Parts: sequence; structure tokens; C-alpha cells
Amino acid sequence: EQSAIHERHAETAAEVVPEQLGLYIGGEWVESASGATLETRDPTTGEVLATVSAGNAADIDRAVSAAQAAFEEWGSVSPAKRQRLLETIADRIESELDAFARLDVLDNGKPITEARGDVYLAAEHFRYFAGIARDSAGETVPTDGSRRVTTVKEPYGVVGQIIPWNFPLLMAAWKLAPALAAGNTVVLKPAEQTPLSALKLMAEIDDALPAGVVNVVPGYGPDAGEPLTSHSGVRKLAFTGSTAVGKQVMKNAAETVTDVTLELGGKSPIIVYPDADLETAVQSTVLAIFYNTGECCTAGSRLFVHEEIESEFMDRLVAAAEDLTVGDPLLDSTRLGPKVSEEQRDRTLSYIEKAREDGASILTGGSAPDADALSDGCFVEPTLIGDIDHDHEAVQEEIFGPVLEVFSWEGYEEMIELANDVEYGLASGVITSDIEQANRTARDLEAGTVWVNQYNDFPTGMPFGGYKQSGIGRERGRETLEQYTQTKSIDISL
Ligand code: TXE
Repeated sequence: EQSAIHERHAETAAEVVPEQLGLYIGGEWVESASGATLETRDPTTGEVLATVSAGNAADIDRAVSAAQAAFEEWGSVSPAKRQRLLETIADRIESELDAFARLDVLDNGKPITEARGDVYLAAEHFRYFAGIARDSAGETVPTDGSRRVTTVKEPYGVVGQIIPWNFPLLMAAWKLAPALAAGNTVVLKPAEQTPLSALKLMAEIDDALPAGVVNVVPGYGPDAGEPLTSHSGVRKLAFTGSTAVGKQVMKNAAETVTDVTLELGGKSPIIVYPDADLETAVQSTVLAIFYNTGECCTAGSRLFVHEEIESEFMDRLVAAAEDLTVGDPLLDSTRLGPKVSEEQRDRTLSYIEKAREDGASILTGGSAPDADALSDGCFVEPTLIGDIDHDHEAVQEEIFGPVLEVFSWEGYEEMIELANDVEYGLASGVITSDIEQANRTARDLEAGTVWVNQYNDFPTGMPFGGYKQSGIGRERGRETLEQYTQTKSIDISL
């Protein structure tokens, strides 16, 4: 019950919260210039987990200078050396797998079984970019015999990276690995809700990392994020977060003509065909909307189920949602933890409330669980909503919680039109046993990823990113390495 949860979290915090809670700049742990700090809370218990230095523009300035200084050497080390650093980082993450996982559980509230998956994927990600670090090459351009034209791929220099709170360690890995593999140096700003695993990562790799190659400045968005996006010493920006802030990042980047990679929101559809294997359909849908408590930019949050099977499918989906264990995320048996913060819980609940007021049916869930043991946490029940207009704000906007809106469909053309009728285009799911149908649907969906008969699957190296307002650029893949380099053409007169 409640006191057991508090005790378990306090004991775990004593073991895994890192000692170093400052800014990591130029290989040193320092306080913020202003002396400001921020408190990060455990959303399961509401307790303060740690007090972390909070950076502002002066700290960003220091960090950018440190990264510039480090680039002079790091920008021209051999690819083999970069490969070795990335492999070392992967090793260190793996050797601390359990501690990283428990730390992200405390800081974010995600279930431990999923947190272990994040840490494994973070290490894998560094290994993948270690593998291709040696493989970034220019080309020789065919010309007449009077000249020799070649291209070389050069790093940008200092890269500014801003990450969100839903996958604290994994998002840091997604950002750092390709930037370092390409020879850049980095200033990373973790989310104010979840700065701890990025700080632990720096502590773990400190002795292996040349000073200034990665600098971490925790802080609030407007204080530390904004100055990073407008700093003239930053040559490339990568941001993951809300579409609203992404647009601001892009505006700031325009002032300094800086390249941006943006990974923004989503409102992804799942389409279930009448020939679908119902068990696969239910499992994929559960994974789509309830994985990481719905705090996934890829969350499959609009379900289109064919009317022929709607009744049976929905019975099974409601049963599966009600079967999910909501509870202490440190327990292996838990499938749904709390939302990351009170603010996020209230935001999710207010979308549900608005839908209810406007006449939608709440098929299951719809509020905070009433168990006493969970009353200190930011929990929201797994929620399914029916009878709602597709243009309702709960359908059009990203809720980022365990909330799915359900629609039934009959005609293909109308269904695809609705599936694409949002400003986002990040991911999608298609559940069918007909391969031709799967391909046709994949062709017609405006989305950066189409999962067929599964959801939220992230094989290493598969490019990931958004269509429409879900973003610019692709992470995780071979092309990501390219996005962290610029091409220099060398034209020699013979
Ligand atoms: O996001 P923000 P918030 C969506 C999701 C969520 C909503 C709001 O729908 O409910 O956004 O979440 C930094 N300049 N996603 O408010 O503010 C901030 O400090 C530079 C989807 O937490 O976008 C943090 O490090 N940086 C998403 C990061 O941006 C700024 C993941 C993300 O925070 C800044 C997170 C500024 N002016 C939220 N303001 C996804 N795509 O996965 C804030 N930040």
C-alpha cells in the first residue's frame, strides 16, 4: 500500500540518484552562474527526488565555449577513435543497466520493465552509430579530365540538443550518438522534469570522454533551452518536444541560419481491418496507446476499427485495458505508472473531461484511479473514448496520456481521409492479414512510420521522424549521420 510504495521509492532513490547534480561543462561539475536550482520530483510519490543546478544563458554560453574548444581536437580525430568512444559509452550504459532503469522509473514514472528496455535500446543505439562512424564518406564526382572533384563530409562543430522527459536516457542517446559519431561536440539540455539520467550518464563516462565533447546543462526551457537555440556559436540544432516549442526553435534557428532536426508531436492512427487477427489487433493497440503510459510521441491514439468486427474487437480491447495493472512502476507486475507530473496528469484529465462534456462515451477508465495507495501519484486510468467527433480537440490534439479515441469505419477512402485528417504525421499502425491491403494503406498514410501487425517497435537503425507538423529530419538511421555533417566540395584544376 501507500507507505510501502514510499519506502520502496526512498530506498531506491538512496541507491540510484547520482551524486553529481551540477552542470557538466568542459569535463567539470559546476554550479549554475546564477546559483539557481530546480527540484525534480518522483511522480509516483510526489516527493522531491533531487535538487539540480538550473542553467541560464550565461551557463549556455560557457558550455558552448567549452564545446567549441573541444571541437578543435574532436572534430578531426579518426573515425576509429569516435567508434571506440561510442562503444565505451554503450558498455558503461549496459553495465549500469539496472541502475539507469530504476533512475528513470523514479524520475519519470515509467514501468520498470519498459525502463529496462529503454536502457538496452540506448546502449544499442550507441553501438549502431559506433558501427557506422567509420562509414561516413564523401564521393568522387565524374567530370571531364581537366579537374578532380571530390566531396568530404565534415562535422558542423557545436551541436545544441534539447530533449523531453518521456524517455530520459533514450532520448539523450538518440541525440548524442549520431552527433558524436559525425565528429561534432554537444551541448545537451535535458528536460527539467527528468534531468537525472543524463547527469548519471556523464558521471559514468567522465573518464572516457575528452573534456568539453559533451556538456550537459539542465534547466527550464525559456532559461536554458531558448538561449541554446539562439546562440550564434551553435551550428546545428536538434529538438524533441512539443510542436509549439519546435516552431519557436525553428524561428530562432532562422536568425542564425542554423540547420534543425525536429521531432515533434503526433496523433497517430491505428487501422484495424475485418480480416485482422483479433489477438494481434488487441495487443498492438494496447502497446500503441498504453506503452510508457501513453507518453510516446508515436502513441497510436486514434483507432479506426472496421464495423464488421467492431463489437467483438471492442469487447476484447476494453477487457484488455481493464486488465492492465496500474500501480507502483518499480514493480515488475506494473503495466501503467503515473504520468510524469501533476501538470501532465491534469492536462490529460482535462481532455477527457472536455470529451465527456461534449457528449462522448467513456468506454472504460476516464479518471484518476481511486485506490488509496496511488493517491499521492499522478496516475490516470487507461481510457477508451467513443462517440466523439473527429474534429474534437481531444482527437485533433496530442493528449500524451493513456487515452484512445475509437472510430468505426466502412469505406476505405473515407477512413484514409479521416486517418490523415490531423496536422501531425508521425506514426501509424495497420492490422490486417492481407499484405496487399497493408501496402496500399502504407502508401496512403501520411506518416513517417507505418507499423504492420505490431506497434512501437524500434529495430536499431530504422529511421524515425515525422511528416507534416510532426517534424523535420530523421533520427536513428544511416541518414541521421548525414544530418550531423555538412558537405565540402573540393575542385582541383589538373
Ligand atoms: O513540452 P516542451 P512539455 C508534447 C506533449 C506534451 C506537450 C507539453 O503533447 O503534453 O508537448 O509538454 C524544452 N526553447 N510533447 O511542456 O515544453 C523543455 O525544457 C527551447 C511531445 O514538457 O516542448 C524540454 O527540455 N527549449 C514530445 C523540451 O523543450 C524549450 C515530448 C520539451 O518540452 C523551450 C514532450 C523554449 N522556449 C512533450 N520551452 C515528443 N515529441 O515526444 C521548453 N523547452
